[in-house]
Amino acid sequence: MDEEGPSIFSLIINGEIPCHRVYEDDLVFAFLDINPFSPGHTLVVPKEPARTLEKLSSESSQAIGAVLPRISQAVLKATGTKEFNVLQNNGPNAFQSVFHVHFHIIPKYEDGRGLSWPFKSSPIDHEEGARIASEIREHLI
Ligand code: DGP
Repeated sequence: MDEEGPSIFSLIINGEIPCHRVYEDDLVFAFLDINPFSPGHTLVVPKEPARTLEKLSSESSQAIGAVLPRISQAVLKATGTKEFNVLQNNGPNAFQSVFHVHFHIIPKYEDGRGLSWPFKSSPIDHEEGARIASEIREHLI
Protein backbone atom coordinates (compact mmCIF):
# COMPACT_ATOMS: atom_id res chain seq x y z
CA MET A 1 0.00 0.00 0.00
CA ASP A 2 1.30 3.47 -0.90
CA GLU A 3 0.52 5.39 2.26
CA GLU A 4 0.27 9.15 2.86
CA GLY A 5 1.87 10.91 5.86
CA PRO A 6 4.59 9.42 8.05
CA SER A 7 5.52 5.89 7.08
CA ILE A 8 5.04 3.03 9.52
CA PHE A 9 8.84 2.98 9.84
CA SER A 10 8.91 6.66 10.91
CA LEU A 11 6.36 5.78 13.60
CA ILE A 12 8.59 2.88 14.72
CA ILE A 13 11.71 5.10 14.71
CA ASN A 14 9.84 7.69 16.80
CA GLY A 15 8.75 5.02 19.30
CA GLU A 16 5.05 5.39 18.46
CA ILE A 17 4.83 1.74 17.36
CA PRO A 18 6.74 -0.99 19.23
CA CYS A 19 9.46 -3.06 17.60
CA HIS A 20 12.32 -5.41 18.44
CA ARG A 21 15.10 -2.80 18.10
CA VAL A 22 18.60 -4.05 17.34
CA TYR A 23 20.54 -0.87 16.47
CA GLU A 24 20.25 2.91 16.54
CA ASP A 25 22.50 5.87 15.82
CA ASP A 26 21.83 9.48 14.79
CA LEU A 27 20.90 8.51 11.21
CA VAL A 28 20.06 4.80 11.17
CA PHE A 29 17.61 2.50 12.95
CA ALA A 30 17.36 -1.31 12.73
CA PHE A 31 14.75 -3.74 14.04
CA LEU A 32 13.31 -7.18 13.36
CA ASP A 33 10.87 -7.60 10.47
CA ILE A 34 7.32 -8.35 11.66
CA ASN A 35 6.89 -10.97 8.93
CA PRO A 36 10.30 -12.63 8.72
CA PHE A 37 11.54 -14.91 5.96
CA SER A 38 13.67 -16.52 8.66
CA PRO A 39 14.43 -15.89 12.35
CA GLY A 40 16.62 -12.80 12.73
CA HIS A 41 15.31 -11.12 9.55
CA THR A 42 16.31 -7.51 10.24
CA LEU A 43 15.36 -4.23 8.60
CA VAL A 44 17.96 -1.46 8.46
CA VAL A 45 16.30 1.91 7.89
CA PRO A 46 17.60 5.47 7.50
CA LYS A 47 15.83 7.89 9.82
CA GLU A 48 15.49 10.19 6.82
CA PRO A 49 12.07 9.34 5.35
CA ALA A 50 13.18 8.89 1.72
CA ARG A 51 10.69 6.70 -0.13
CA THR A 52 13.17 4.98 -2.45
CA LEU A 53 16.94 4.52 -2.47
CA GLU A 54 17.77 6.88 -5.34
CA LYS A 55 16.21 9.73 -3.33
CA LEU A 56 18.29 9.14 -0.19
CA SER A 57 20.82 11.86 0.77
CA SER A 58 24.55 11.14 0.62
CA GLU A 59 24.79 11.61 4.37
CA SER A 60 22.18 8.92 5.12
CA SER A 61 23.54 6.67 2.35
CA GLN A 62 27.00 6.80 3.86
CA ALA A 63 25.63 6.17 7.34
CA ILE A 64 23.61 3.13 6.29
CA GLY A 65 26.43 1.75 4.13
CA ALA A 66 28.80 2.06 7.05
CA VAL A 67 26.67 0.00 9.44
CA LEU A 68 25.17 -2.64 7.11
CA PRO A 69 28.21 -4.98 7.32
CA ARG A 70 28.38 -4.57 11.09
CA ILE A 71 24.69 -5.32 11.62
CA SER A 72 24.94 -8.25 9.19
CA GLN A 73 27.81 -9.68 11.20
CA ALA A 74 25.80 -9.35 14.43
CA VAL A 75 22.76 -11.03 12.82
CA LEU A 76 24.95 -13.94 11.69
CA LYS A 77 26.48 -14.36 15.12
CA ALA A 78 23.11 -14.10 16.92
CA THR A 79 21.40 -16.62 14.64
CA GLY A 80 24.31 -19.04 14.23
CA THR A 81 24.07 -18.69 10.47
CA LYS A 82 26.95 -18.19 8.04
CA GLU A 83 25.06 -16.96 4.98
CA PHE A 84 22.52 -14.23 4.32
CA ASN A 85 20.84 -12.08 1.69
CA VAL A 86 20.52 -8.31 1.61
CA LEU A 87 17.34 -7.28 -0.18
CA GLN A 88 16.28 -3.74 -1.01
CA ASN A 89 13.04 -3.06 -2.92
CA ASN A 90 12.09 0.19 -4.65
CA GLY A 91 8.60 0.74 -6.03
CA PRO A 92 5.43 -1.33 -5.83
CA ASN A 93 6.25 -3.38 -8.93
CA ALA A 94 9.63 -4.16 -7.37
CA PHE A 95 7.88 -5.62 -4.29
CA GLN A 96 8.21 -2.55 -2.06
CA SER A 97 5.30 -2.37 0.39
CA VAL A 98 6.59 0.20 2.90
CA PHE A 99 7.59 3.44 1.21
CA HIS A 100 10.51 4.33 3.43
CA VAL A 101 13.94 3.08 2.32
CA HIS A 102 14.97 -0.13 4.04
CA PHE A 103 17.46 -2.93 3.62
CA HIS A 104 16.43 -6.46 4.58
CA ILE A 105 19.13 -8.64 6.16
CA ILE A 106 17.83 -12.20 5.82
CA PRO A 107 19.78 -15.04 7.43
CA LYS A 108 19.97 -18.21 5.33
CA TYR A 109 19.80 -21.34 7.49
CA GLU A 110 21.29 -24.68 6.54
CA ASP A 111 17.78 -26.20 6.57
CA GLY A 112 16.78 -23.81 3.79
CA ARG A 113 14.94 -21.16 5.81
CA GLY A 114 15.55 -17.71 4.36
CA LEU A 115 15.10 -16.20 0.94
CA SER A 116 14.56 -18.47 -2.05
CA TRP A 117 15.53 -17.31 -5.52
CA PRO A 118 12.47 -17.13 -7.81
CA PHE A 119 14.01 -14.65 -10.26
CA LYS A 120 14.60 -15.44 -13.92
CA SER A 121 17.59 -14.20 -15.90
CA SER A 122 18.89 -14.64 -19.41
CA PRO A 123 22.29 -14.02 -21.03
CA ILE A 124 23.13 -10.38 -21.69
CA ASP A 125 22.54 -8.85 -25.10
CA HIS A 126 25.99 -7.23 -25.51
CA GLU A 127 24.83 -4.60 -28.02
CA GLU A 128 22.08 -3.43 -25.67
CA GLY A 129 24.45 -3.79 -22.68
CA ALA A 130 27.08 -1.54 -24.28
CA ARG A 131 24.44 1.13 -24.94
CA ILE A 132 22.94 1.00 -21.44
CA ALA A 133 26.36 0.96 -19.74
CA SER A 134 27.36 4.03 -21.74
CA GLU A 135 24.14 5.82 -20.76
CA ILE A 136 24.62 4.94 -17.08
CA ARG A 137 28.21 6.27 -17.21
CA GLU A 138 26.97 9.54 -18.72
CA HIS A 139 24.40 9.96 -15.93
CA LEU A 140 27.10 9.41 -13.32
CA ILE A 141 29.28 12.29 -14.59
P1 DGP B 1 9.19 -4.40 1.46
O1 DGP B 1 8.31 -5.36 0.76
O2 DGP B 1 10.64 -4.49 0.96
O3 DGP B 1 8.65 -2.98 1.41
O4 DGP B 1 9.25 -4.88 2.97
C1 DGP B 1 8.55 -4.30 3.99
C2 DGP B 1 8.76 -5.14 5.23
O5 DGP B 1 8.33 -4.40 6.36
C3 DGP B 1 7.97 -6.45 5.25
O6 DGP B 1 8.89 -7.54 5.23
C4 DGP B 1 7.20 -6.43 6.55
C5 DGP B 1 7.83 -5.29 7.31
N1 DGP B 1 6.87 -4.54 8.13
C6 DGP B 1 5.75 -3.93 7.70
N2 DGP B 1 5.11 -3.34 8.73
C7 DGP B 1 5.88 -3.56 9.84
C8 DGP B 1 5.74 -3.20 11.22
O7 DGP B 1 4.81 -2.53 11.64
N3 DGP B 1 6.73 -3.63 12.05
C9 DGP B 1 7.80 -4.36 11.61
N4 DGP B 1 8.69 -4.74 12.51
N5 DGP B 1 7.96 -4.71 10.33
C10 DGP B 1 7.00 -4.32 9.46
